[in-house]
Amino acid sequence: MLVYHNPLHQGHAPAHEFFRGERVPCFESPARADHVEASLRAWGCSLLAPDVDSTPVLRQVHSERYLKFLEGAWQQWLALAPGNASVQPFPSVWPVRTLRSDFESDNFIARLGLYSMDNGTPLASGTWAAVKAGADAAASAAARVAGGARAVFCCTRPPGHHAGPDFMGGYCFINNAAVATQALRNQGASRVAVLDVDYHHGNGTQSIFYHRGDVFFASIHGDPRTEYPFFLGHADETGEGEGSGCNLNLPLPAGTTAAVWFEALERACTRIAGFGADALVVSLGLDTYEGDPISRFALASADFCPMGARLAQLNLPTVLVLEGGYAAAELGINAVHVLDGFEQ
Ligand code: SP5
Ligand code: ZN
Repeated sequence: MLVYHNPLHQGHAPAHEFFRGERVPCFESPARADHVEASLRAWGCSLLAPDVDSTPVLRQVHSERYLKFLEGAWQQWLALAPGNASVQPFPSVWPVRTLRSDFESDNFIARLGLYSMDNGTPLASGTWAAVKAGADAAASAAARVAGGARAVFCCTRPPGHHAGPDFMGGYCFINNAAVATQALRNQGASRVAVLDVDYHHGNGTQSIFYHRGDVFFASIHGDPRTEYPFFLGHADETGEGEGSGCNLNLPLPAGTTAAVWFEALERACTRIAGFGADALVVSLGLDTYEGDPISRFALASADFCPMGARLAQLNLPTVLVLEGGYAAAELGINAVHVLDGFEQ
């Protein structure tokens, strides 16, 4: 399978995140992509460097002011105080409900809150370069699929599916799956389906396309009544306006095992087949794995082979984009299982 990777991912290497008030090492680490790249090479893949500039597509899926903030954020943080190079910025105030989100504060931490959904998405010195290269990899993968490739895998981190039109969150900054989807639309696909199999609901992707009838979004995920991101991903979210009926959420309880998970996959695939898409984007989170340290489904490593096979049966030109998955040592083999199952 053709694979694009992100040669700059290691520049996004924050040291810690917060969990219940404590600093803990980041679950979303450079080692994740290193393991996937090693397994892909062992499987026989050569990894392509991005060859498309995603800038025009980025402007179609994210707001201009958010992109401008993200690009300059680390420099602005450094300018705040000497020594900030070795400190991680975190937001501490958010414009919820009655508060105003229509103007930019002069205060950097306030702007960080304006453009964040949580305090779980640490910035680092190389974050912008890494996320821009990841978006370029997603756009490159889409261009290959638009040019006739059966399937292309975009191996990148940090992930993207929690990033909305104008905010970061859930370890995500730029929505790579949305970039691939919009790029496919720009290059001739009339309708695109997105299938998000990450353990967490892809709230950012859902929001970017919620009012659009040309993109069908389906997600299988831990029930947001108990799981992150809590505030989106419920079964009654079915799309609005022209997007009415083009959104499918299949929340499953923590503890869900393969048999039940694959029933949900069948429902999602049936709806996608009925939508009549010209292309498919898979948000390939592997945190459904039983060994994942922050998630609570129970898929075994071997289950990722039939997952890939079922995705291939949709018989659509397909971009697969890496999302979550935090059992870093097993991430590579689990990713290869999906791709190997896809190609059988
Ligand atoms: C792309 C993706 O998978 N993002 C996930 C974001 C999850 N953010 C919440 C993390 C909560 C960490 N909980 C630690 C539980 C340890 N037992
Ligand atoms: Zn996830």
